Amino acid sequence: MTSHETTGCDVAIIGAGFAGLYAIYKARSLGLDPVCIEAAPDVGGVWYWNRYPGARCDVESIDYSYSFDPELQRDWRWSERYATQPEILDYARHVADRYRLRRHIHFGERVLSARFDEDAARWTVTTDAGRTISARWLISAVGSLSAPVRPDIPGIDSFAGEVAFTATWPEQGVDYAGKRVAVIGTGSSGVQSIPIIAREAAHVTVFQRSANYSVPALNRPIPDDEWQELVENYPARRAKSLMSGGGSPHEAHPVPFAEVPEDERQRLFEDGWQKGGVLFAKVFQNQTADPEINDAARVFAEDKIRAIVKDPEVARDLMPEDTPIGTKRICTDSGYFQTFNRDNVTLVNLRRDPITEIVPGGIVTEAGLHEADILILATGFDAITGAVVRIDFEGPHGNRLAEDWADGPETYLGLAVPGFPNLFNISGPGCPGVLANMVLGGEHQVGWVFEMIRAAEARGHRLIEARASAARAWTDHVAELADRTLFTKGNSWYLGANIEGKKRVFMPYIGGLGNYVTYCDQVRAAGYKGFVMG
Ligand code: N01
Repeated sequence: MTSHETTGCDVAIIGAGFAGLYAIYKARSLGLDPVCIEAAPDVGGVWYWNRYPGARCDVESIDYSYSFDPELQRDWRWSERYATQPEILDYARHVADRYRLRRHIHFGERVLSARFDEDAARWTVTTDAGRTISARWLISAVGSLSAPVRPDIPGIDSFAGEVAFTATWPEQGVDYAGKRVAVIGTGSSGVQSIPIIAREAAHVTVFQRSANYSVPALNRPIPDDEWQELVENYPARRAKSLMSGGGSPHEAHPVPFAEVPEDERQRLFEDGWQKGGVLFAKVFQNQTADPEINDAARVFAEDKIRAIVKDPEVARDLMPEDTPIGTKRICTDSGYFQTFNRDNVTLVNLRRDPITEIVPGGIVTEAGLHEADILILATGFDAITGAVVRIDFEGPHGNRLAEDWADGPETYLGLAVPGFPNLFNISGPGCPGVLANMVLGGEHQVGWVFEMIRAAEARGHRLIEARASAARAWTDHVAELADRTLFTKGNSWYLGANIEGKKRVFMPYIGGLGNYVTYCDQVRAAGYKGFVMG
């Protein structure tokens, strides 16, 4: 499309993932007119793009879903404990259709820039299709893991076979059956896809720069009687989740680690392991803050790897060397470590044997050529800020968000940035976001922002801006909380450590969703303290 039409609306929303869809719904229910721009041809955000084999959510399906409509909660029946990508995408489509949200969305267009005009108190949003949208309020719901990183490896463009990113997996799939497949990257995407690919490929060579902790998902179908019980308990489950640390109803053991005898500790770690996935990071309180507890969890996890992987050297290579357990997101797998017992799977430890180049026939490491027909890149994202700053947000004085955030993102409540009035960023830096259930957390933020907009409009205001002092204090608080944990010790994407040149700053608010919700409640009760309205 090469349209130069300008659309006027009350609220422009960037992104039709879970947060963006709810923002459309919420805006409309308050009588505001929303226009949403979505780069993909359909709704779903990350769940549209990340359609690689084995893609599943690592939060239980019962929790990773909207809470705003009890009827939707009752009507949608999740089939498995951890939903697959196709089922989550179906759910997003169902929501879009059920509430007739699509008519507010322009699909297949990417927002390039947004400029604030102080006199008009409006944003002008421009897309790559030449469309401009004039809006009073602007919601950025671009996602935390939506700017994929293509590794800068010499010769990568010379590879003769198909190259597929897990993060933009082709809709028609990749035909790897009977082929030699090279996979670079062993984060959640690699860990989920490698076991599936290995079942059909002739050979899979896994290029691992950093090993990752992974806990089996123990996924299973949800039987009808269990489902019935879950649905009946939904209201209580949601209420508990909203006030929890991670946005789901699970809690760490109530007794401090130091007071639990050794054999009981092992039993509790085993219980945590059997719960599956990321929950293993929270068996004990302070597990990701206290080195002694963290170390006990690490030893337990390493014993599991040793017990599964037959070749002791491969088992050792699969154990992370420099990451306190849980300070990078623990992967949730289905048979990952077992895959390395297969004859058709080889692990290359890039710390011992780095890649020197990619050639048409495969990947060359210092030890030699690893032939491949297909190259799969599971190499991650410029997380949390990457998708925000690639849009050229320009404030009223020519100030630019990408420049303001060059030394790390400064926000008030993660939602607002001084110098950028009427712009609200959902699930970005400075909020629980990626550390909690993204659907519930996003819903809370969107709801809170729209209440604030309504309050401002009721008072006849057309401007809302975060005070610089409030943003400084909040950002300091976010950093201070992170410094009390081991999260700042590893090299995770939470810190931007995977992106060369990115300022190392722990970006999410680690105080927990419940504390965040309470804080937001207090700000609202104090008349939106820290914001200026005008
Ligand atoms: O990305 P990652 P991901 N040469 O950044 C490696 C969520 N998610 O897409 O660690 C060689 O974790 C890189 O190595 P290193 C979830 O929150 C959730 O897997 O930088 N290797 C790393 O091994 C997750 O945490 C689900 O040393 C290179 C890998 O690529 C987040 O998304 C599923 C390299 C990237 O791992 C991101 O996961 C999927 C290079 N040049 C994702 N560049 C679920 O819900 C990068 N790497 C289960």
